[in-house]
Amino acid sequence: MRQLRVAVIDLVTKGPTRALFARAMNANLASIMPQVVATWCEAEGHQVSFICYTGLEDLAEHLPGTVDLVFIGAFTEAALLAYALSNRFRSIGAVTVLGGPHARCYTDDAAKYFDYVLGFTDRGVVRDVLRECARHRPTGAYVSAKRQPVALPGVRERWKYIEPTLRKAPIIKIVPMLASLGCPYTCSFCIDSVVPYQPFDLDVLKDDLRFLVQTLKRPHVAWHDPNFGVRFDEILDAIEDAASPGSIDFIAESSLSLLSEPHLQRLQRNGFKAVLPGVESWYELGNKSKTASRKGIEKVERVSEHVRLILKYVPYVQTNFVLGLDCDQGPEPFELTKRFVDLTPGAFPGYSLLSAFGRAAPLNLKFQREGRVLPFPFHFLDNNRAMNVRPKNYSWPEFYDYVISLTRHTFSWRAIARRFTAMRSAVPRLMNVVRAVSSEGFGRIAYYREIRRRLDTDLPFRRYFEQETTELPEFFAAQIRRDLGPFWSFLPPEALQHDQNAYLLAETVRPALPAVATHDPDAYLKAGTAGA
Ligand code: B12
Ligand code: SF4
Repeated sequence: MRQLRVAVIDLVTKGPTRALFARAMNANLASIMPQVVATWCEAEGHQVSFICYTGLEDLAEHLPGTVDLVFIGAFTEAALLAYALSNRFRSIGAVTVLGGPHARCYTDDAAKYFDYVLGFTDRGVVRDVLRECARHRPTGAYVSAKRQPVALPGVRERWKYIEPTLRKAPIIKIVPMLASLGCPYTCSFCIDSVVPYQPFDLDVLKDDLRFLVQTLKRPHVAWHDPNFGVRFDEILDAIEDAASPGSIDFIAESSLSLLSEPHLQRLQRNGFKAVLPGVESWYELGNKSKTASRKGIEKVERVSEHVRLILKYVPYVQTNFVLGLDCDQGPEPFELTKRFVDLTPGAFPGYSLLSAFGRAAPLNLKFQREGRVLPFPFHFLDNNRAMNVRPKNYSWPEFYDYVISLTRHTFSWRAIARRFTAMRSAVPRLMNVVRAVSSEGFGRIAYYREIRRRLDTDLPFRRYFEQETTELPEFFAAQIRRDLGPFWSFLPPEALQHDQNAYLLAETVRPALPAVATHDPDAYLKAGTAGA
């Protein structure tokens, strides 16, 4: 195989930013897979340049001049930037590949702009793409392993790419790791509800932790597992075996049902400094939060009690909620969340507006069938800039009124002060204040108010929300132009629109996309290409 000049680009964000939180944290949100893909490409003998775009650097300046093959990793919010980059690279003769959440959720759409769109990605898939490295136009080839990879290069092997990324993080530097993929739970809104749980080799994990202790003064590790600690004792045994208690600080996303008091005691001993459990709803998903059939205020009190218990052992807790679920009706769900905020001042509440990311979750088929999915450009699909599912039980103005009221309550000076004093450690305290006064708190209040104002005063804007027109309001188009900056000119104009019901169409009118594992380039071409 000839040696290729390969570029791997991790799009942490979709455009330039100066937000305080972004400056402090974006480099810590880097993904693992772009580092993995870069490691594999190099191991296959290719020359690799790696770019992690955090919104703080001049992206145009960092792009390589001549390149044969470009891998881009993107969330849906960065899809338009990814499409523009792909177009730019194709115009100078490169072949382009998209991987990551957007590729998995909007495969058909991405295939219009990339030569390859990857689903589950293992080393064989990457090797095949490197071997073939061909143009697939107008429709890209979809390549996916049959299942999630059974092994990934660990931190030691990825260090070459982790280290320069961490240099961009000014204060706290967080190393991303994975102990498992998939999840045994089946929350219908989640991409992993249909992906079997699978732990990784604990020896690699132990080696990585030892490597980190030797390499960094006091390492911080964020577990990117969808649900950390499913096999709790096994993973904690491994951590204890590799690193002395407290030598590493850990962050993990874990469901409340896994955070029992004995587990919390062990997490505390082992330096777990932040956990992010999902509460999601006061009416549904009781199995996740171990609240069984408790609903409403009963669930609020039970979860609050549990979170206060967690805070005795873990200094930073973010509780995640989804706003606008079909089970929500009237003011009650929002008032219950306010009540939770008051009862649990030490927790930072993370709010997501209900979003249907293409084929991410089984529940999205229902929304599409009911004609409730709006075609907001991908740029706004980040759980808060736009809600692309029309709420079942609220009008848009009513819904935004409730969201604004809840957000204002959560980020009032009183709540900020209570959160500050309820916490014991300096860094979590500071982090909460930064999050509140930056884009996430004050920034969102201002943004939601603007949406709310326009719902009353800007008729084309309102008609778009009411699904009476698909003509994109200038309010949104202007933001895309601003964020893409010099790359706007490379964005194919039709990329501003997508078929928001493509998943339903694929499931009903024509056979589902071939999720074929194939490490034989000819085979996947025969098996079909996305969108064909
Ligand atoms: C860990 C996690 C995070 C972490 C780490 C994020 C990161 N940079 O990786 C944190 C907490 C920071 C985070 C933040 C956000 N997240 Co998040 N997150 C997850 C979670 C739980 C696991 C993802 C993961 O790393 N899995 C492990 C990897 C190895 O597996 P995988 O994702 O399935 O990837 C496979 C393939 O897609 C492919 N692949 C993946 N990346 C790449 C890259 C390349 C170049 C290639 C070739 C292949 C490839 O290979 C993998 C192996 O098969 C998922 C939900 C879930 N259960 O999966 C949501 C999820 C990915 N997040 C989501 C969202 C929306 C967000 C936020 C926008 C939320 C917000 N408003 O803040 C931000 C965006 C932050 C950012 N830009 O980095 C959505 C994405 C939907 C979408 N289509 O965009 C998901 C799917 C949850 C959901 N709502 O359904 N997230
Ligand atoms: S527990 Fe979390 S990762 Fe597992 S299916 Fe539910 S939302 Fe997804």
